[in-house]
Amino acid sequence: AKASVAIAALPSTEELKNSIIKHLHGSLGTDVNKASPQAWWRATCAAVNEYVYDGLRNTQRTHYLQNTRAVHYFSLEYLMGRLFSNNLHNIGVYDAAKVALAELGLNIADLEDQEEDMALGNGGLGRLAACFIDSMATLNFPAIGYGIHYEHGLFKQEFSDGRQIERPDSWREYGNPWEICRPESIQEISVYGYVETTYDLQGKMKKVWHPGRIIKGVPWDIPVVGYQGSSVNVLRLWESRASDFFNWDVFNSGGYIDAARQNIEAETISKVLYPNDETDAGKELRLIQQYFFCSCSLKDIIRRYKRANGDDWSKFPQQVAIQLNDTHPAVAIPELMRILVDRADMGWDDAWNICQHVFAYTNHTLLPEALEKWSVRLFEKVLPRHLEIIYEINRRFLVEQVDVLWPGDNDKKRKLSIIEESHEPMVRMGHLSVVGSFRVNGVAQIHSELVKSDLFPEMVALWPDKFTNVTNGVTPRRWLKACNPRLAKLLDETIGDEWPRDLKQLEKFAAFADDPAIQDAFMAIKQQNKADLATVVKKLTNISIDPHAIFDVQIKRLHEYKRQHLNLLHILALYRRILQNPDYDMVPRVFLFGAKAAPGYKLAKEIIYAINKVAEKINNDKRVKNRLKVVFMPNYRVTLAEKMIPAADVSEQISTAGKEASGTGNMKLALNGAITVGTLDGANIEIAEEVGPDNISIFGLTVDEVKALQAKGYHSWDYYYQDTEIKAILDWLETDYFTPGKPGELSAIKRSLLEGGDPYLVLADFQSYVKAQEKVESWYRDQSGWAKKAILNTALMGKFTSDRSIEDYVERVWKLDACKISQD
Ligand code: 26Q
Repeated sequence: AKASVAIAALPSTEELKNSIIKHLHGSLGTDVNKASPQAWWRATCAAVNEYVYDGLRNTQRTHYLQNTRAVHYFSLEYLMGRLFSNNLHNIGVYDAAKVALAELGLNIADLEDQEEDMALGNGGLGRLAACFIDSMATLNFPAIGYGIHYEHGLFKQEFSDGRQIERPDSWREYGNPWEICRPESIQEISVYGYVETTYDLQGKMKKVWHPGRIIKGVPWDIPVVGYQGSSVNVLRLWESRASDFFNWDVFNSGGYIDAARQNIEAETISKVLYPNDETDAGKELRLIQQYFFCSCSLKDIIRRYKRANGDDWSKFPQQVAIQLNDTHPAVAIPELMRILVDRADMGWDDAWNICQHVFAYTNHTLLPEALEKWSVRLFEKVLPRHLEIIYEINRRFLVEQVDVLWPGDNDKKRKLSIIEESHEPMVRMGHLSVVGSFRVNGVAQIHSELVKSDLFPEMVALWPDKFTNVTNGVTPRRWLKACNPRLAKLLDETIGDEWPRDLKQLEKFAAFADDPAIQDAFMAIKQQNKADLATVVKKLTNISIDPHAIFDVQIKRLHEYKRQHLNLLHILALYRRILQNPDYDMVPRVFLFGAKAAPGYKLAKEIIYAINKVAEKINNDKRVKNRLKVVFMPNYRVTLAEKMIPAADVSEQISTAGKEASGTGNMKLALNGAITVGTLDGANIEIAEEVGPDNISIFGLTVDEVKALQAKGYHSWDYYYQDTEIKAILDWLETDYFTPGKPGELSAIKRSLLEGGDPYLVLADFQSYVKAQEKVESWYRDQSGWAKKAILNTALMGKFTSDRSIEDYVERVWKLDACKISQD
């Protein structure tokens, strides 16, 4: 049953065909005889947009008339990927469009390939935001996503002799058919300058910020189409421009050139997405990006609120919830305080009361080096008034909360202070976010526990009810229905077609796990998906892979804690066993990697290089007899994930326990029937609970064992000297075997594991990992048994839909009502 339908009438195949041709003529100015695939794609987008815009209007009108409470998702990242097939699927016209295009002599897949990925994010956090806005629209929750309209998304990756090269991503070079510019909603924001203390006639102190620069924010709206046209929400992304008022007001040629330079500087703000890179931490432009979009978004929210509620602020927390996607948008907290106290003349206590009922904060990491901090010096330069406000928030917090619970305890104050007092004093954005929010959540059960016990234990003592968990999820529309049409069809035929909006329905598929016909059908689908991927691999890398081998997939950003190098050590162990025993009996396996390394992350780049060099050697070694292949797919991104995930047999989720907050690739792979080889980390733990121990291969130290080992002192050298296989492999990496004529080229990994102390316990988990892999291999030898496990993985992953995550947020955090959309 459809909850509500924002889009009035869907087109027939014939109407769609006519509309595409109409747009080819009327919007593209070309003709069926000479139109390029690009023009056909644009014309089809334009035809589809007629329905999208219809739903958008109906949704916005309904929300306005009902004056609904809404959630405002603040995120520096949205990793949307392509929107074409997603929008067609969600509107419900994919099949009609496929036929219409076929009748016009076009293949829908060729059109899909015209679209650039919208890669405005780094990885999990950005993709989570994209899944969440899909679910919010599908479930009819009034919601707006706010972010930055980057001109360049995440860099494109190429390999040159096995080394990563970064190239700019210019996704909008030829325009973007999905976005609508809204000049009527431009905002202006300020940065730099100084604060003046003044007194009014009553002698009341008043702070006046005299900004150094004024910048314009231009909003671009991307419609977010809910499944079956439920609601059409928006993602509003801000582009920075110079304020005309401020910059071109010049009287001489020097001023003119200076104004042109200021224009460029203003436009720089939304120029490029930062790759998550420790070496880039603390960069001024990043802080300005954060403030720019938070300030534009808050002003946008307030404008809309005032239109409906006038100047009465009392209902603001009733109408507005703001979710902070990590601490990246945390500067929104002092910004709202500034607007309320300085601009709306509200008293501090009332203003703070509003803030504390509006903001909620999601934490995505425990890694100390990833916790955001800004130097007080930089903050003062860019946002002088906000620094004062943060000081006042902190002063009151320490006096009114901390000192009340722990009178005179300076150690507690030092730990809890928003300002870290060190040689260079720093603003701790995590602390600010916890203090300024009414709810704080982690992204998987174990992670949320660790947020409480290891990250903010004193905050928990102050506010035990503030902390909660919302386990991540992924949208089954993109990550099953659209990316794996064969499996989707089998599911429709066996359990009905309600699963895309009610993923728990997949449980019904478990009843077929022992059914030989369904096992065969399931394995045949996997086989076809693998053959498709083999074609892609051949095209991208020129490597031939056997679709009958096990496809073992590790796809995620490259990071030591994710341990792609543990995977590499296993590959080397297998290779070595083959060389030592030419008849070594193993099920042929293809190891597939996809990963980008942050441009400044040296060791991550060395790991990519090592995998590529080892791959080259193994793939060309006749003695291997195709038992092993290693493929590093270049430029891993959403669109490549959509091709790799449906073809995966084995899913590598091998982070050091306690380091991966949740993971979401783990969910996508298991949902598509891959068997997880994983540690008890993040959401793997919950996946194991759902699928059961027979259907997942768990290995390695637990969080508690990791802590215990590190407390007693971990000595990676012991593993090197006591395990001949480990020693042989690490020594091998130092020779010139994989880099002929250049010994030592791959030694960075060995160094980090030995001299570097192996901070992520790779060697400690190695043998346990090898056993988990052997277990998976023995499972694979029994094809029927494997089919059963794979089917049960798909069947038992219903919990991990992002619809469930959003329902958890609604219940535990946002307290929203769904809003049925009516047509005009
Ligand atoms: C920080 C400072 C300067 C520039 C960039 C950054 C930056 C950008 C992105 C820091 C971190 C990120 C992204 C983090 C991320 O993707 N975390 C992942 O979030 C997922 C969704 O919750 C989890 O599933 C993953 O476990 C977590 O690693």
